[in-house]
Amino acid sequence: MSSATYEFLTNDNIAGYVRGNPTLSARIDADRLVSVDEIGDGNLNLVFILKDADGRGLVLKQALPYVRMTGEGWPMTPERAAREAGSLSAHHALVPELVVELIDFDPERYILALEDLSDHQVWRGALNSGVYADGAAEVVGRYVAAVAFGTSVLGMDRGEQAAALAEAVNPDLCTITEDLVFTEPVVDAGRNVVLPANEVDAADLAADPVFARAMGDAKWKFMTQAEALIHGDLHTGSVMVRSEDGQAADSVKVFDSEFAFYGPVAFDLGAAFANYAFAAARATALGNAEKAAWALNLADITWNAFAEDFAARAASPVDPRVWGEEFVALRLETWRRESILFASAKMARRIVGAAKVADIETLDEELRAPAARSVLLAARALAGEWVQGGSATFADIVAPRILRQS
Ligand code: SR1
Ligand code: MG
Repeated sequence: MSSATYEFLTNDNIAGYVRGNPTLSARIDADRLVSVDEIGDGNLNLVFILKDADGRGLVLKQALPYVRMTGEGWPMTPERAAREAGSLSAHHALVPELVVELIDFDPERYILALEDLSDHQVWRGALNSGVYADGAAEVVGRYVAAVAFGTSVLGMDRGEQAAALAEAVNPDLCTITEDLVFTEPVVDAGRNVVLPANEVDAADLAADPVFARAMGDAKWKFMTQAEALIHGDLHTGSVMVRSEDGQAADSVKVFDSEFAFYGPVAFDLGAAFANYAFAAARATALGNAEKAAWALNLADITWNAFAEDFAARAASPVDPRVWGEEFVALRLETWRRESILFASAKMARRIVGAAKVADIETLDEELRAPAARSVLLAARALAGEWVQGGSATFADIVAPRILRQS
């Protein structure tokens, strides 16, 4: 059971909360609210959206002291809200147009006040409903590049970077990732769930020594490579998109960075790639080969935008003495390979682990089992690529497994 001593937001007390905070009262009229909706659909938090009679909106997100997905039996520090507030501020300062605006943070009740993005959709939901949001994958690459440079020793004063790194330690949330993403696809801790038809696939994954070896490498890197203040959970559910025409994104905003900490840059890239693979697996299962190919191509788009943006920024590091062109080229090749490793982990965990993705879960069972199998086979092939040290791209490896399902 949790030992929470702070008051949770409810539909009944939320207007009073806004009234008591001048920063929030300046953004929305608590005496003329026309709607208060709890819209949290993630695994951890309460999320309310408020609208007033003038059409102004505000989002209040409160960290619960336990995992919402499972209930109070899985306690979880609400301090994660402070990590989210810190990372959103740092990232917004670097690329304000690409990151949701943090309006206020209440460290006593773990409440973030965020700009209202109700004219946007969560990218995963958009993809699942047929809105492609072209351009979002490029934004993801540019966002990761801005963070990789701007929060690392390449873009920050050495002393300030050390202070930022110390401030950002997030061990409880990192432990979730270490367990769910790297360990439990190999060694079930009692939380894994698959369809009966996928039990053999999950067993094959767990028994694959190459995959286990790769997960050891991935977990080590995640726990030791404090490169930049990464997002830490950059899936398509952490990106909001707005598309007037249903095809191209005219606004893209990254949000939900409570897993942020100083970690490996390629972890964010791998997370994005894995989620493109889920979109591709869904499209294949539904017989939409064109969309499946489009979704897999997003990995190249994100990668190319990332590499180009990072190289441009890294041409002028804070300390240029030893970090020149050759260093940047080698760093990019290392991250490219690591993104394949992390994508492997992220793909496997969403199929066998506790926290799943709607792309696969909302498929009918007879389509879901082959789709899930194809993702696991692709994850194992990516792990093999990592261990062998090959030069294939993410799409090269994933396409033959995900674009054909059986
Ligand atoms: C217990 S939290 C489960 C998952 O939800 C988040 O989206 C993270 O990916 C985490 O691993
Ligand atoms: Mg989240």
